Amino acid sequence: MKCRRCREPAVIEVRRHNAAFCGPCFVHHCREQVRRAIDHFHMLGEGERVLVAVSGGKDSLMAWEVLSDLGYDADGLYLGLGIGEYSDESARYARAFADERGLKLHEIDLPADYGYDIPTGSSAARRTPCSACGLSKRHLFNQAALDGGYPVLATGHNLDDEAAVLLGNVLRWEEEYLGRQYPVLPAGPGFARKIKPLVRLTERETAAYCVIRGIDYIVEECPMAGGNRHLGYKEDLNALEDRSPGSKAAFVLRFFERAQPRFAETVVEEREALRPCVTCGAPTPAEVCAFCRLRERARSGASNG
Ligand code: Q46
Ligand code: ZN
Repeated sequence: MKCRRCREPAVIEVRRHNAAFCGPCFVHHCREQVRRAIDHFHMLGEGERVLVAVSGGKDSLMAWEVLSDLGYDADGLYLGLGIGEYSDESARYARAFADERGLKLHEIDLPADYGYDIPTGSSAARRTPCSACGLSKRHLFNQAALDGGYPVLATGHNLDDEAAVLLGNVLRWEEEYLGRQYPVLPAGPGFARKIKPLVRLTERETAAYCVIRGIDYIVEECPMAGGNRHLGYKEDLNALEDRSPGSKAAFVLRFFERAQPRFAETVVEEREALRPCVTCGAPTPAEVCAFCRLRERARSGASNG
C-alpha cells in the first residue's frame, strides 16, 4: 500500500476516500479536512480568537492542535467534572499538552467552583450522569467563552459523534434536536458561536492523528458512560460503514446539506423566546435556568446526603 500523495509506504488506509497515507501526508490530510469544514461552514474568520473545550481525550486535543497550526488564536478550557480518578487523570493530560506547547489553558473545577460533582449532582437532580454533565458543560463552556471575550467556542465532536447523535434524533424524529444539529451555531444575545471543526474526521482518524503526532491523551472511557445509547449507535454505524464505506459521512454531511435547514427554524423561534435567568443571567425559557436549578438541587442534595 502506497501513500496517495507521495508514493512512500502508507501507514493508514482511509477507505471512504479510497486512499492510503504515510504519516506526514495523513497529518496533512487531517488538517485539510479541518480547513474544509471551517471554510464550508464559515466557522471562523481569519486569525479569530477561539476557546477550545478540552477533555484530555484525543478529539479535543487534536482540535486544539490543528486550530493552532492553522493560525487561529486558540486557548483551551478544561472543566473538572469531579469524576474521581478519571477526572484527575484527564486534567493531567490536558495540562501536559498545554505546557509542552506553551498554550494557555483555562480551568474550571465543578466541585471547587460550583459546589457539586457529576455523580452526586446527577443523583440529587434525578438526571442521568450524562444529562447532568452535558447541561453543565453547555452552560459553563458558553459562559467561559463570553466572560473571556472569545467570540467562538470549539468542541472536539467528530464524524462518529455526529452520526450517532443524528441516528438517535432520526430514530425518534426529534425535530428540535435535528434543528440544532449543525457544525456551527451562530452567536446571539448570551450565546457565543459554537463550532465543531472535526466534523469531517472519524474517531479512527483522530486516534491515528494523535499517535502520529505524539499527542498523549486519556484512553479510558469515562466510567459514567455505561448505558449511554450513543455508544451502541456507534457500533451499529461502524457495522454499516464496514459493509459500505462512506455511508457514515454521507449520512451526516448530506443531512447538513439537505435536511437540517428544514428543521432550523425552530431554533430561531426558541432563541427569540428566551430571557435572562434571574440567578445567573444566562438565556433561558424559564425564570431560573436549567443549570442554576441543577446546581441548587445538587448542592442541597450534597449537604443532605
Ligand atoms: S464525561 Fe460526562 Fe461524557 Fe462522562 S458523564 Fe457522560 S457526558 S460520559 S462525553
Ligand atoms: Zn442560571
